[in-house]
Order: sequence, then C-alpha cells, then structure tokens
Amino acid sequence: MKLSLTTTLAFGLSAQAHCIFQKLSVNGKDQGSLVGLRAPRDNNPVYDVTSNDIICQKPGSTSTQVISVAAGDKLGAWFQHVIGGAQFQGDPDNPIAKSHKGPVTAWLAKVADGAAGTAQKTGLEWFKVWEDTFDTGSRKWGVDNLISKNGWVEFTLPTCVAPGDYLLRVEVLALHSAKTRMGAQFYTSCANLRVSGSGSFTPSTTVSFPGAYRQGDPSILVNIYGPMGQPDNGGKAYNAPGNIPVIQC
Ligand SMILES: [Cu+2]
Repeated sequence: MKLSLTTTLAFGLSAQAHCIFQKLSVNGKDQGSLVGLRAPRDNNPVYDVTSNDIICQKPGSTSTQVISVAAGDKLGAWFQHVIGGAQFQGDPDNPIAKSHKGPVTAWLAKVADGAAGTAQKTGLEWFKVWEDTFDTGSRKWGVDNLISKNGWVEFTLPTCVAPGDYLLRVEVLALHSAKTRMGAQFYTSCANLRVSGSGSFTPSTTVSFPGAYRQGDPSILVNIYGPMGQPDNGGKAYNAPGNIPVIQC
C-alpha cells in the first residue's frame, strides 16, 4: 500500500513513537494479548515519577487473570507501538522508535497469596530481578536489544524466588529527552503472577513505587548524547534508577 503524503502526515501527527507492554510469554508460550496484565489503554508515557502511574502505568485494561509460572522459567514481556502491534503496515516506530534509548528493568513485588489478580498496586515492596541497561562495549541500550527482538524482553525468573503471588513490573525508560527535567519517559505494565517452585528468597532490600525514583536522579535527568550527538552516554557506564541491585540467587 502506498500512503499519500496527507495520510503519512496524519499518521505522523497522531502516532507518537511510544510503546505498551501488552503481552507475557512463559517459556516461549504466548499468554495472549493483555491476559493477566494491568496495562494502559494508550501508549503515552508516564513522566512524573511521584505519581501512582509509575507503578503499572495509567489505569487502563485490567485483567484479573493470574499467570502461573515456575521459578527458573523464561519470561518474555512484549512491547509494541500500540495495542496489537504496529500502528500501520510498515510502521517504523514499532516496537518503539529507535530514538528511545534507555534501560529495561524487571521487578517483582509480593502480594497476598491468591490475590495476584486483585491486589492493590500501591504500598508494595519491590525488588529487581533483571536489567539490561547500557553496554559500554557495544554501546547498545536495553531498548536496542528490545528492538532487535521485535519488542520482546526476555529474562529468567530467578530460581530462588519463593512460591506465591506477585506483581511483575517491566519498565522501559526512554532517555532521548531526559536532559530536560520531566523529559524521561517511563513505559510499564504489571503482570499478575503465581510462582511455584522451591525458592525461599526474601529480599533484604526493597523499594517502593512511587518513591524509588526522583525526578533529579542522575539516571533520570541525564544527557545521553556524546560530543558528536551520538546516543551513547559519551561511552560512560549507566546505572538504571532506583539505586538497587538485581537480586543474586
Ligand atoms: Cu515516546
């Protein structure tokens, strides 16, 4: 299909180059669109790290289904430009615009057993189970790897995670405009998980959302462009915000 200039411009204006975490996979098995997820309806980012929207994005589609997983399973979180995937055929901003460099992180918070589908998202204690931030060797960001896997973020649920119900929060942080205060863009959804296995990990350090991030954090208020304008953080290491390491089993 050949788009007319008018159509292209119309898409260009309406189609901001954002993304939505809208599907989970377990050991490669797709769980279905929005199944077991608390996801926003539109792809606009959250900018205000003090808002409750920083937890699971803006209230939108809320599934009360719970996804059963085992510690050690390979989980996938699927980010796409709009719900369903590309906004139109050949959408260059699917899964997300290439400009949107930044880290991808995955977090868990324990909720009452049996309550993953209905538990409140506020007041939880979060710990980090995985991250893909910035590789100073290849100068690739987590978002670059997400794009190379057509929007899939894949990680192993650590084997030590104790059985029970959790919310899983996977976050893309886009830093292309982060040199301006409130310019960093946060994209998250939460998945309702029921974890089985024989793990017994209890996190010694947790953070709250909101609370973990501050608008002036050097990881949030940051110019990622080097002297030639290249988005490589000037070749320097980059730590994802939250000041908490990934758990070690
Ligand atoms: Cu965007």
